[in-house]
Amino acid sequence: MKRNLLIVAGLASLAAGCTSSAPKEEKPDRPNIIFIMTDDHSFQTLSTYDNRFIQTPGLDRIAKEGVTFTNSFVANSICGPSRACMLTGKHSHTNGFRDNRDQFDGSQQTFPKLLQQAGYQTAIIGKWHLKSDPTGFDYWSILPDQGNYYNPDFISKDGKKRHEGYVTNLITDFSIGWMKQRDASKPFCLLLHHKAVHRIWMPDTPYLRLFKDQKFPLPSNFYDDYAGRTAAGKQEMSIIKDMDLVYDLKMLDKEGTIQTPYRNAYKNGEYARMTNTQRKAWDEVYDPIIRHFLEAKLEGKELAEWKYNRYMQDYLASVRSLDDNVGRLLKYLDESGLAENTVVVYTSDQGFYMGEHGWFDKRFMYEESFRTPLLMRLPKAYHAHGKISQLVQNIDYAPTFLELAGIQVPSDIQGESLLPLLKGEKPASWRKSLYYHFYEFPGEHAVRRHYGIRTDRYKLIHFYNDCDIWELFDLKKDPSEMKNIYDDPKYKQLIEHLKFQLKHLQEKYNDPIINN
Ligand code: SGN
Ligand code: CA
Repeated sequence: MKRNLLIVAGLASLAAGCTSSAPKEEKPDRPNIIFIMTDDHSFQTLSTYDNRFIQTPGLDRIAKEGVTFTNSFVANSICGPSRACMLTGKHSHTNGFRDNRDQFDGSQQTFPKLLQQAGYQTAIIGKWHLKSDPTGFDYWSILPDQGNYYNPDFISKDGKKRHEGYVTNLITDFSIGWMKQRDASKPFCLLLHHKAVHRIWMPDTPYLRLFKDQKFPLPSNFYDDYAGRTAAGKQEMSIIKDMDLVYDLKMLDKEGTIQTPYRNAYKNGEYARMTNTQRKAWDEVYDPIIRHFLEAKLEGKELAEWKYNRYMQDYLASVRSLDDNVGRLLKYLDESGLAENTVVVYTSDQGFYMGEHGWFDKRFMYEESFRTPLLMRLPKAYHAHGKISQLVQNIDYAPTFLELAGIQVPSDIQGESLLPLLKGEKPASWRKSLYYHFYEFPGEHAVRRHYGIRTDRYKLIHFYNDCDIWELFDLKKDPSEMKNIYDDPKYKQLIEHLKFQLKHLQEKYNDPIINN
């Protein structure tokens, strides 16, 4: 795709060669960028995409005043790798961060570094999860590893400090605080990266009762038997089998009747971090739930569906805080006058299963975890509104941010700038297929390594390493991916064609082809 240089008059010339000591009169129009990312936030629980479970007016506002990408995907559905893809605009094998056990090579090119070199003030506040210290940021305040929901520690250049409060509120407070004290003569790029709504989905105290008695519709494939999908059958992310009653669902009874593998991880971890006041509020809600649960002595499907509802209740109450805080941030942008020239981007590091296939977690190239929400509100100079349906991927954010800032996109970036789409164009040469590659096996949740291709209609996946399994889905006829049609002779030609395209993508991105 031809890389368009900026649109907004005069900006390109300003950008080239700017340094952090750029003179004040150069500030005018380069847009600020606020890149909000959450962790594990499913599109099923963002009402712009799906309003069956929760209303999210704060997030919906970004969509209403901007654009909603309806076909937004990740390159590798897991946290650290997703973040590395976004920072570099490159697939995992190219940026070197393939799974959560890797360490990010911070000496490589990233979009925050390029923005910083062009005179932007850059900051990251919240989850980082790339092990090495952030580079390319004037300011950083990050959670160690996964971080905590209650009274989390933050690490900055000055060391580690614990802050009292709920993580989603704190990250927003710190972000607004940073914007207030920044050098207003320069444009800024702020990465506001939430911990929520990562496992173990802990709501803030005012929201503990919000969904307490609510029951949710069970996904039609909750009791999936994984017929024809061997790798799916071998995973360890099942609500029935793998979701821990105490750790995940907070059934920490004081008598110790409920003994589970991760009871102590919760008891000595998140639960122990609370202040007495927080714990009192928590126990007032959870103790009666625990009592009823013990009395009910649930088994089989009743137990499975109780677990599903309990999971949904906590997850959705955690989304509530996220949405409030996005609303609060947008209000600050209005009040401070920043709204007009600030791009606001909302995404998650990947999608998540809300009981589909019987699962929580992510990793698979199946739709719920391959997709990720993507909303953007643009500065006044851009007029795109509504839905954008082209296939986009998280490697596209870096080139988009660079182009928005008037910076030429380096030729080694593998993503495509979304700018033409944001300008309302429909480029005929836009990509027709997406490439995906997941590596974390052996590993937690036991999802086999796999790579694949997705077009508008079809998805071809190859699971490899300790297995050699191909899957093909017709997403039009089978949107829930229940029927692997790879062995159906009817599709022989289609498979050949998709394999050819897949090979082409592997060559284009220089990812060595794996035959097994
Ligand atoms: C933790 C979670 C996993 C989760 C990974 C990766 N276990 O290890 O359930 O898949 O993070 O998540 S936990 O017991 O620590 O909660 S990611 O979003 O960081 O990639
Ligand atoms: Ca994640």
